[in-house]
Amino acid sequence: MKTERPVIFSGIQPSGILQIGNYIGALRYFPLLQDDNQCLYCIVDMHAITVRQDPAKLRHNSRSLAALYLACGIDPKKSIVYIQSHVSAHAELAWILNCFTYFGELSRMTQFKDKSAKHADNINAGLFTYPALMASDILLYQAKAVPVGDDQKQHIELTRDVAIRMNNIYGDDLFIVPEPLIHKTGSKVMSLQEPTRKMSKSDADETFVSMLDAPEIVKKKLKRAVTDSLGRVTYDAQNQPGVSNLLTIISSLTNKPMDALVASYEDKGYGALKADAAEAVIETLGPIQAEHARLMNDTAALDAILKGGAERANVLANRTLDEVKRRVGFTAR
Ligand code: AQP
Repeated sequence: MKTERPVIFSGIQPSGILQIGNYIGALRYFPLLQDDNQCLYCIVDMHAITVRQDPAKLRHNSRSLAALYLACGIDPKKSIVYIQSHVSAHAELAWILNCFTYFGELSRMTQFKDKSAKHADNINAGLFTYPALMASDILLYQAKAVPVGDDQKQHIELTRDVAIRMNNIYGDDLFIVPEPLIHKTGSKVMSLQEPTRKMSKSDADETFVSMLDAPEIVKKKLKRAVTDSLGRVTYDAQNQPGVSNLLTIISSLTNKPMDALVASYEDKGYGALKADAAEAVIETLGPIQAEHARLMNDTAALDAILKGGAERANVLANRTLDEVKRRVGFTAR
């Protein structure tokens, strides 16, 4: 598959309402890439069912995530916005890639280990082979780069290894080997209650700020964010993880360089830091929430955008899938 512009792919799971880490680490970059690249932004509902989802909530969250994509500035005329399960090539290529991905590689994935521990009653095969489906998402479109947060780096590395492995067997031009696009600041926003752990949208509500939280809730959650007893505002992720996390949130959302930001707290305490973090979050989310509400009021228009996106994605995905099937030796229909 050749496209004139470089291809960018990224996806987010509708496994809940997005938390500010999803925004700071990934989503905020999506619209910035769409003028110079062919971007595909996917709602990865097939990944979401690797942990149990309530069907009605999953349907709602998928639409709501599509609305958030658009509210954050993704333009469906420029980018392809679609739902993963609407393009069956994702599942088909994932099966083929599964046959080129080793058990040992999948066993080493941190996300698998974390999620197996969190969902000990449901360690299903899909959770284990999640990275092969993610590799399929990316390789289907011959993506050059994948904007993600730090936690997805390991999965992209595996995607690269599988792409290189298959290229060595079937020809160098089978897959473009993708690069992760990870920014330095904000690529790992931490939990508000346990700041040595990553913030996650499927964790307990008080541990994260949701992108749809009302201003009062944002203030309350940030006021209760765990800090420490040292009483000084410095950026030291090792010894002051809670304080450093709040600084990261502010610096990412206001674009203030970290040094200048830290210096501005010389005579101030944690109360001011938490209030400023809340203000930065509320200022950022205000316009996004208003646009999200408007879009959710017209689900017919939203569904039409997703249908158009799936049609365009299907065309691109099937080009790669057909070529892969041919090269591995499947007979033509
Ligand atoms: N805490 C985070 N800081 C920075 N970036 C983050 N991302 C996730 N958490 C943080 C990035 O957001 C994108 C979408 O993530 P995802 O929904 O596909 O899966 P995830 O990484 O597993 O995110 P969550 O919020 O932790 O979801 P659940 O709880 O469902 O597992 C990715 O680019 C991710 O790196």
